[in-house]
Amino acid sequence: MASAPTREDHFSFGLWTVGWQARDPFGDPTRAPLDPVEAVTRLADLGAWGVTFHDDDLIPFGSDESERERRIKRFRDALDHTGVVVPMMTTNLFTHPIFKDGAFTSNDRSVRRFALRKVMRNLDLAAELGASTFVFWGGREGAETDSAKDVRAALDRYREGLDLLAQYVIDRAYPIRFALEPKPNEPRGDILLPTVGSALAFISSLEHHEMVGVNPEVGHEQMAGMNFVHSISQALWHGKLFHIDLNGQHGPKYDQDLVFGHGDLLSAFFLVDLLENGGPGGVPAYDGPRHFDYKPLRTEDSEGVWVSAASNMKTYLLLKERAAAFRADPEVQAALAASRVPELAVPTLAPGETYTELLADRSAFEDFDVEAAGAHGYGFAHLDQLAVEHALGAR
Ligand SMILES: [Mn+2]
Repeated sequence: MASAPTREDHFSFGLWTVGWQARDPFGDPTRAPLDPVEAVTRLADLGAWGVTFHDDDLIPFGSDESERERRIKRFRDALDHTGVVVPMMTTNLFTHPIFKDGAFTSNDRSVRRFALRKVMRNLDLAAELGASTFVFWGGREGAETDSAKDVRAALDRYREGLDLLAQYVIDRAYPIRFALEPKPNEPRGDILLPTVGSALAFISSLEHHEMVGVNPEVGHEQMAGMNFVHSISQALWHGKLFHIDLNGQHGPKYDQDLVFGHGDLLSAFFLVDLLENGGPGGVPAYDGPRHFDYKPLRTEDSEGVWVSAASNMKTYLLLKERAAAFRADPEVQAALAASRVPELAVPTLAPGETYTELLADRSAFEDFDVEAAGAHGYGFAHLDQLAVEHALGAR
């Protein structure tokens, strides 16, 4: 049995997760609004370390300056009282009708200028609250019809916006990095930067690319049919995993935002194994927040909300424990060796070798026993069964 979550586990939740009133496209809310102060207090009691939020989660859109200050002060008091931190903040650029054709990439230039101002004001608040990561989820940056959006112009405007905001952060000396959150669709029919791979390519074109990484979400990548463990691996390989959104999803369908592990459980097992044991020598490959971006089921009352919040952390810790057992098992180590998994870390050419030596090496080609190399098995079936048995707690 996994231990209870502690601050050291660095679990964080969005205010919009436990605070979701369960309004969906077909139905009214099933739960009352949740006071952000109560969210902070209850999450702290459950063992969470951080809370994150969109500006509008805390300060309703259109609030005047005194109302804004009043709400921030109440929230700050709750943070001070509980010791909960704000590791990440983000901007709501999708709810108000003004953003129906996007924010940074709206065809309406005045909307783009408004969006940049809304983000700059929120960056000031992020710096004030000590958030080190600022997430950009461009849920409305997209289109339903190919005639309506010049995608190359939209990418120019997306880059223009992020370059300007990065310059703002640099000029103000805010210790903040940006993390782009890909999603293939919903609410737009097609969203720009649909996958981790697309976002990574886009980031390389930014003026201040060194301060921009990704915030991949389990469900978003799986909606696109992608292997989340592979996407996270590539983000790590590029040094771009700045933040992560953990939740659950059952394949390509609407964005389910289930509790972490309550979708593709085996993928969740391998994800936790990668995050916790995937660094050099088996140390964690990622040291940032373990952030849950999920929605409590619409069927739940307020108590069910807190059960589901606790479930995210409990499932993560159980998988962490299972992954540690998997790595410590001598039979697994032997199976990994038999499957030649460690051999992939050996460079294909010897130190100092060039293609000239490779061309001269008859054993590599002319005398190579292709029949034998094509005939031997890799033992992946055995290795994967060991993983499944560990994930199930059967070993
Ligand atoms: Mn989602």
